[in-house]
Amino acid sequence: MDNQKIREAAMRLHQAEHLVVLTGAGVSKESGVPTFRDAMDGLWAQFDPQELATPAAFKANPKMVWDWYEYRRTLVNKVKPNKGHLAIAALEDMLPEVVVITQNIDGLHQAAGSSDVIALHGDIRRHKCSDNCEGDPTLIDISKLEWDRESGPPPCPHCGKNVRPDVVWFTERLPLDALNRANDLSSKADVMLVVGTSGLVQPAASMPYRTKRWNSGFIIDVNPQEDTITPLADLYINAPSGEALPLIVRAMREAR
Ligand code: BV8
Repeated sequence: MDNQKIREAAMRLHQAEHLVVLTGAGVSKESGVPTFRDAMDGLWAQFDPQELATPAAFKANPKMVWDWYEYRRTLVNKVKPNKGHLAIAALEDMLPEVVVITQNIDGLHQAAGSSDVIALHGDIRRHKCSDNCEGDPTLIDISKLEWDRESGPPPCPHCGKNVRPDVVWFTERLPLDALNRANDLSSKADVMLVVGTSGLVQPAASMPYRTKRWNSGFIIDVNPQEDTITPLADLYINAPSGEALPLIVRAMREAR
């Protein structure tokens, strides 16, 4: 681990007045959640997630898409936040303003104690009527439903249409209030900590550009591999977040 870079990241974060932490699937990898582009093990290795996470796939084969999400939800319900999530949560007690903007749908930042999380792509643990028959979103608690699980998704108890995960699929709009707040905060951030994202999915991947263009904010990128944000970053730490982030927080504490 490059200690000089850890110390510089700690110094930059220490001075942050408006910190935005933008995270992707990589921050949950060390909790045991496969990233989007990892080969999904077992049954799903032969599918392209970008093909499965779409309204068209759900319409064409609701059971296949539903089963994929149930497989992922069962896995997410078993895992815990890792040291990277916990380090991000710890920043809140050290800095005046910390907002986490995540692309992840696993709820691990909230479980780690982060209190202001914008989940741009929804939450795999929540479900809704695919028709939003009682308003957007028509949330459904599937734990209260009885149905033949072999048949795929349960019918909405209000209108009978398929229930679906409350996540944002490709070609679907992001929730407007979440997106607007995320864009606004990214434009005002003086420091953005980008963790564990390939930076391939829009409009989330445009957030660092907002920080740079609107506020000349300082961008720190934490990823064991270079990603599309790395060239824009002022400081690139090529390490797993579960290793780098606790070291940065420790260096911040020592500097106080
Ligand atoms: C929309 C929920 C428009 C579901 C997901 C320009 C503008 C607007 C849209 C587009 C555009 N260009 C293209 C589009 C369309 C599309 C898009 O971006 N396509 C891409 C692929 C080209 N975007 C959309 O469709 C979005 N909708 O914009 O609507 C619109 C406008 C008007 C009217 C109608 C529509 C919706 C996008 C949301 C899709 N839903 N998730 C689910 O999860 O099942 S996206 C999903 O994939 C994830 O949520 C995440 O966002 C993305 C995966 O990216 P990452 O999180 O970065 O994960 P990845 O695996 O790629 O990378 C992991 C990284 O971690 C790697 O770099 C790795 O090195 C690193 N890593 C590994 N280990 C570690 C680590 N890092 C740290 N520590 C470690 N230990």
